[in-house]
Amino acid sequence: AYQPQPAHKFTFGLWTISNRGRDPFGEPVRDPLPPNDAVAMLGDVGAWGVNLHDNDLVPIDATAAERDRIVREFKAAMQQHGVVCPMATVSLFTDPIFKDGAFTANDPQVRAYAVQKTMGAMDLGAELGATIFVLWGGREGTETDACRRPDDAVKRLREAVNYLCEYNIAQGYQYRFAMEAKPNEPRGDIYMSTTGSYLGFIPTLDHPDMVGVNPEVAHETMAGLNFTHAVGQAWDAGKLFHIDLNDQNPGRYDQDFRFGAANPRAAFFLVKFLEDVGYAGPRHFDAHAYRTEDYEGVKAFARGCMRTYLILKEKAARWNADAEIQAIVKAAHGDGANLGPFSADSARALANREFDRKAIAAPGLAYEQLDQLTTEILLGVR
Ligand code: XYL
Repeated sequence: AYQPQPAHKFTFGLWTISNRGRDPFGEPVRDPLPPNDAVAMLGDVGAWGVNLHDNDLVPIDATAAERDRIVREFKAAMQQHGVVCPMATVSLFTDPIFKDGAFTANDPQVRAYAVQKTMGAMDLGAELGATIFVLWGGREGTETDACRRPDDAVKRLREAVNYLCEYNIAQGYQYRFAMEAKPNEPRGDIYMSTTGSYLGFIPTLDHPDMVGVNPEVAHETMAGLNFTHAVGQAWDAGKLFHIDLNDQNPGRYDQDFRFGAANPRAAFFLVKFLEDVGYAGPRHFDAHAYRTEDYEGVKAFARGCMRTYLILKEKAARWNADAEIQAIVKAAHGDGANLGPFSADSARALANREFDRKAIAAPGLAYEQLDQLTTEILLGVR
């Protein structure tokens, strides 16, 4: 049981299992894991796919010939280990040129280079078979708002994304872009701090249909928000193009823990939502192993992410099939017809309808019992 299958669409970033445990206070604790070895590891643990930033695979200063050789060998490794590449992204945060931002930087040369680099990353991803392109603006933000007006940043971001959508069309690529929000880190404050910010931004683009979101558990949780609510809104808007699974305690640095490690209960409601609505995209783990681990520990981390997802999926099915739980849920939803569409007649009828406020408010909703039953399912006694 709990064996990952291709149909589960579990993916990991190349940067996640290759993470060497460097932090702002400490040097790497693990040796470099070459990309082709990382692909072998993913095949070994049973993942379906690998995702990458351009420079996870191709060094930023590689020549065209080096790039082509690296890509050729990587494709061979993917084939050998039965691993696909559904999503690609671009590093617009590592190189010092992006210290003031990328698409939103004040220097037009930096903005143009960021778009050029993204076009190259789109070429790379397309060659590997990716159809989702994630954009995370890690450096798009400020330490001091003296540097630019925030609405100028939004305009610059729009200009860049519009340009990239046109490039997608011109090249005949099949990408759907997935915008990823984060409140802070590495910038003091990052523009587009929540998934909701992007859901407001996307309709202002030239090709809104081509652009959705990539919500990440840790990022909304850092902001103290309910991640599943953000995912629900993205789903309702038809914009859940990708998802980044990991875990995080609120009020901390970006912890990127193994899925379900910090808050299995929140992870349960998330998995239940994704499975209930039939989300068909990749289940991408954007997390990394504790700094205490060697590469055996990294494998345990990767297996743990997938195993926890599958356990929670089973728990969700159990919850859905539980008669007592379903009776409480049904009773809580009440009787009577929905509001229906507005008309002069319906508004008049509604204005004249009598509500027995006290009687409606009187019964308890049994959410305590509902929640306890949920806990008992999660704790394995039900
Ligand atoms: C880091 C971010 C990135 C994006 C891709 O906080 O989550 O890993 O997912 O650039």
